Amino acid sequence: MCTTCGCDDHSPLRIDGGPLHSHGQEQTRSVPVEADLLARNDAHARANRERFDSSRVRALNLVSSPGSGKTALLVATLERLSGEIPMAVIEGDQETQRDADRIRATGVAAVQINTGKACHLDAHGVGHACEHMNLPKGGLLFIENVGNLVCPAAFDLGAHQRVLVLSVTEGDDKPFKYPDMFRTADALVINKLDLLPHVDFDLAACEAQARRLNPDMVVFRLSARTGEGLEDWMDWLRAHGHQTGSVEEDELETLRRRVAELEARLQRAGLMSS
Ligand SMILES: Nc1nc2c(ncn2[C@@H]2O[C@H](COP(=O)(O)OP(=O)(O)OP(=O)(O)O)[C@@H](O)[C@H]2O)c(=O)[nH]1
Ligand SMILES: [Zn+2]
Ligand SMILES: [Zn+2]
Ligand SMILES: [Zn+2]
Repeated sequence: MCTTCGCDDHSPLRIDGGPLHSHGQEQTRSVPVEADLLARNDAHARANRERFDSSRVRALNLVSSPGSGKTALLVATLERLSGEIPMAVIEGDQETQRDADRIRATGVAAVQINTGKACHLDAHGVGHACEHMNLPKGGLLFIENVGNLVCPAAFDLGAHQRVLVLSVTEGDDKPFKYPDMFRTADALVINKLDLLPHVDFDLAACEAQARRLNPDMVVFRLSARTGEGLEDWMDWLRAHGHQTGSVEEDELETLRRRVAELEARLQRAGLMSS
């Protein structure tokens, strides 16, 4: 039993093929264990969000059904933005390291969570994955969820935004069939636009359904394969993902304030001339 988060040593979760806890880091997280599964998940999610915020990391939870192109979209994005924004990826799949390997091939760091029997990531597993990586300070952390259009909707991972990927090969009727996923997403990426001539996917009808469920949702139409439409998506990432000011500037500002406080105390004590 993990003493800080209550997880079982026999947990089926695997991070980069190994156990959840890296040696000596068991005390880094402290989350009250609550009875209810979702309440407990929410507590872990809050802890994750605090961790992200303290590193000025913007975290994005990518959800979709299996094979919509989440990893392909990430690879295309990382290849184009990695010189510009610090980025890292947490990959979630039931089994295999394949997606993490595809990410690492771009030169960006990735940690793979294998969920075993579970059909979604939860905030607890994401918190442990963070212990196995350096967070991309001042940048973007992408969390690719297990492919599933149902269960991931219920589990807050502590991410700031949720991105739903839907490919044109899946049918334009998905929003009304899987409303929770569409209601809880901040952005919809309609992927595989290059295949549109070969399928009977009505883009306008799909978007109209999605907006009925979620009027605030921002929609991108793109092809991770050809790169068409990627610019708008990357502009959104730049605007919503990159924090203004750097971690170093924040730390310097804190130090300056501390020095000013100490000088004021010395002056009050008559130990320093003004
Ligand atoms: N034609 C075309 N194929 C694509 C595009 N994006 C992804 N694919 C293909 O779709 C298949 C699935 O892509 P992945 O990136 O593995 O999808 P995923 O959502 O990460 O899949 P899971 O992690 O298994 O849920 C692969 O064969 C990709 O090459 C695209 O824009 N156009
Ligand atoms: Zn744990
Ligand atoms: Zn994937
Ligand atoms: Zn499920």
